[in-house]
Parts: sequence; C-alpha cells; structure tokens
Amino acid sequence: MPEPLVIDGDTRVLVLTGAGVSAESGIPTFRGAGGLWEQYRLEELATPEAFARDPGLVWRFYSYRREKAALAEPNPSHHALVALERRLGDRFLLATQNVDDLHRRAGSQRMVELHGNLFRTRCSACRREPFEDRRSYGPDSLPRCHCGALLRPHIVWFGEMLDPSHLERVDDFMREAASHRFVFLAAGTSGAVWPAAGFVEQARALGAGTWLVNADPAENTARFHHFVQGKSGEVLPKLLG
Ligand code: BV8
Ligand code: ZN
Repeated sequence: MPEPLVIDGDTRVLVLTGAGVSAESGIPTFRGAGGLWEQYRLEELATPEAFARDPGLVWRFYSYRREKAALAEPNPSHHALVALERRLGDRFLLATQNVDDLHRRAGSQRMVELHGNLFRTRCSACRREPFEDRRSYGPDSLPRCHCGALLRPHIVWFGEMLDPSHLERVDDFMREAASHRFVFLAAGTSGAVWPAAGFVEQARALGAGTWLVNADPAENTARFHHFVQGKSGEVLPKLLG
C-alpha cells in the first residue's frame, strides 16, 4: 500500500475523474464497445464536423451510450468520492470528464461535468436551455427543436470550448486551496484530453500534493508526486477511507 494520503481539518481536495472510474460499472470504453463502433475513433465522432456531416450516425452513437449508461450502476469508485465529499463539504470539488451521469446517480453534488452529460439534449442553434432527455435517436428519427434546427447531445465535442463557468469554478477552488493543505487527485484518466489534462500542472504550481490512481501509467504520470497503479474501485475506498 502506498504512503497514506493524509486528509486533515485544513485539507482541500480537488478530484478529476475520467472514463476509468466507470470501467468497473461496465460502461464500454469507446474502443472496447465491441464491433459497432470499433471502426470509428472518438475524435472522429465527437466533433461538430461529424454532426454536421452525419447527424444520424452521431445520434446513433450517443443513443447507444445513453442506453448503456442507463443500464449501469455506480461502483465503489463513485461511492468513495461521495463519502469524501460528505466528509469535507465545501473543502471538496469533483471535476469529471465523464458524461455517463454515474457520479450524480451515486450522490455527488459538488461536481462540474466538464464534458457535458449523455442525458441532456440541446438545440444546435437557438438559446433554448439544455433539457433532460433519455430517448434514442437515429438517421430516420432526427430530433428537431421548435425553432426548426436539429437537436444535439449536450456534450462538449473536440474543438468545442468547455463551459467557462466550469473552468472558473475549478480555478477558484484551486486558488482558495492554495493557502491551505491542497491535494489534487486524478482517477481513471489517461491525461490525454485538454484542458483537463493540464489541471495537474495548475495544481502543482499552487503547491498541491498530486496523486494519480489509474490502471495503467497515463500520459502525464510523471507530473504526479504519487502514482497508485490499480483499479479505482479497489484503490479509492482504501486511499480515501
Ligand atoms: C477545447 C465528450 C479548443 C465526448 C470529450 C490544448 C488546449 C485545449 C485544447 C486542446 C489542446 N490540445 C489539444 C486540444 C484539442 C482537444 C484535445 O485535447 N485533443 C486530444 C485528443 C489531443 N481538446 C478539445 O478539443 C477540448 N476543447 O479546448 O477546444 C478550443 C480552444 C480555444 C477556443 C476554441 C476551442 C474539448 C475536449 C473535450 C472532448 N470531449 N468527451 C464523448 O465522451 O463522447 S473527451 C472524451 O475523452 C471523454 O470525456 C473521455 O473522458 C475522454 C477520454 O479521456 P479519459 O476520460 O481519460 O478516458 P481514457 O479512456 O482516455 O482513459 C481512461 C483511463 O482509465 C486509462 O488510462 C485506463 O488505463 C484507466 N482505467 C481503465 N480502467 C480503470 C482505469 N483506471 C482505474 N480503474 C479502472 N478500473
Ligand atoms: Zn432551437
């Protein structure tokens, strides 16, 4: 077991999660989705260009992931983070790259969903608020807004800006944490996708102790003070317990 992650009365904890924390819930990783999607790369489907070119294909992809995520259950990774949030209150913030809604279903509240949420749909044109939507769509059932434009998944695609208010919330938390004991923990993320992959640098520059819990070394493993290799569902309950 690695050296204990000390969390005391003055500690602030910022957590970043990625697809790896949902792996033990059976959410098919994109490449392991089995057949249907293997001939595509996420970067080819999760873009505004792909949606403009073939909205039916993109809606089939997101409908497939909506159906899979709806059948999944949160796993011990999600529950361990809810327990920590309840213990720390406003000294805790979770930033997730995941769109599967499992953190919210497990009870996470102090959370920003950096890349959106599978179960919300929005208009591709007008300013209508994103809304809760659990339906499946495809080429012959393309959803349209009352303004006539196509509806799209409320997901941040590659090449699209993240919600500035989410990044601001992460920045504000880090700046406040800098004058206390500050722990940055990343779990189940390959550190490949920006700007989330840059959080560890920001945290280090603010004096944070940085931890990575991941099944394999990530692209930016070397940037973490501590690397605990293993399944997050097994490691997090022990590390944060
Ligand atoms: C933006 C929604 C630009 C889609 C996603 C520098 C700055 C800014 C942007 C860029 C930049 N450099 C490059 C870019 C462009 C791009 C980018 O980062 N490209 C990468 C591929 C190089 N970034 C963007 O486009 C971002 N937008 O900044 O716009 C801009 C700037 C100015 C003005 C205008 C525009 C938008 C990025 C968001 C893209 N959307 N999601 C969808 O999901 O359908 S990202 C997508 O990839 C998912 O969110 C997913 O989470 C993520 C993959 O990352 P991970 O979560 O880490 O998942 P991964 O599978 O890679 O890793 C899982 C890890 O878990 C593995 O390491 C594995 O070993 C481990 N694991 C497995 N099982 C377990 C486990 N660990 C523990 N336990 C287990 N059981
Ligand atoms: Zn509209």
